Amino acid sequence: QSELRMKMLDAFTKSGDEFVSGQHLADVLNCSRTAVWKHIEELRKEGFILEAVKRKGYRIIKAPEHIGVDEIRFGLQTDKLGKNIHYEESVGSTQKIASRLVLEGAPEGTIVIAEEQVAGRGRMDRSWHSPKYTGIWMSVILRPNIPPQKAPQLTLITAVAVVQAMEEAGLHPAIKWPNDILLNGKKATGILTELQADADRIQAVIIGIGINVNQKHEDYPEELQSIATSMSIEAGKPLDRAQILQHVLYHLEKLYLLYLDKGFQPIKLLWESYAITIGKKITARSISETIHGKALGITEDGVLLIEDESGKQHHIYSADIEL
Ligand code: BT5
Repeated sequence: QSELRMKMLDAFTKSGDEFVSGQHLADVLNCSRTAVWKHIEELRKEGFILEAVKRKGYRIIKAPEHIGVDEIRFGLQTDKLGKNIHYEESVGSTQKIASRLVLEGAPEGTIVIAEEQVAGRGRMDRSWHSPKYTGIWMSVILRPNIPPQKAPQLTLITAVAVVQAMEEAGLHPAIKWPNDILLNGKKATGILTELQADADRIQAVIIGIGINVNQKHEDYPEELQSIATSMSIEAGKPLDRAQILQHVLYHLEKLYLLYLDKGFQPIKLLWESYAITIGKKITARSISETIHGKALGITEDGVLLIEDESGKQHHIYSADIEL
């Protein structure tokens, strides 16, 4: 397998900017044209960007850009976030590694980043699809001195940071409470905030951020194809993951410092300016209940307020929202 891969990459290297015909590849690899196509698809899945032209063949436009420690560090405009990087090629979940690092005393701002998660997690034990070399799969360790009930605010702060980074890439994201960022009505980012806390004080917050960057439509499993999108699908071109990651960390640090200094109020205003749920009729489903009504806004703690038909107000701490 890996020998075939090497031969194929050598053939592409030799051809430079020229196309390599499917037949030539079949000869070099000593396999059928169908098998060639399969190998090409594998390269694509690993982050190679290939062009295929009828009767000409294939050429590699771009090799996968890995986001290793160097790529993240070079150009990073933060004081603290991302200065301590734990990088892995493939993991179960970056959240799991981060919680181990927290116990080992990792400093605030430590990030865990992986090229692939084979057991990426969403809320309530749902899974997060995290294929290799396509997205940003990251956990950020923060140690704010705040009571545990304020932790949901950090999800909202992170959402604003991701939105700002997406805007820098020329996109127009929207936030769906509490943890989704949508592009064109489809989910492009999910955030998972987990706590290690005593009764009245947070030890650490682990903010998991999953950003779909370079996936193509067909990279998603069928059940996600109608609900998920990526930044590159919406931008119409491949994007630089390391740069986006740096922008997210830059904005997150700024917002976090603002939050520690001035409280949640200034961020609440920013958050509301990007939220699509506010003022709309929505349905909020949680494990215990389903509530229909109008979303009034969020409270100072980041809790969603819904007013039902009878005029009664409900505080929603965690739920899935349907518009
Ligand atoms: C989330 O959960 O949206 C939180 C996702 C957090 C992922 C990050 S990646 C780094 C860190 N390490 C982890 O293991 N996790 C964090 P939730 O709101 O429960 O949404 C989960 C649902 O989103 C799934 O049930 C699917 O329907 C959908 N989904 C799964 N993968 C997706 C993807 N790549 N893009 C869009 N939607 C997806």
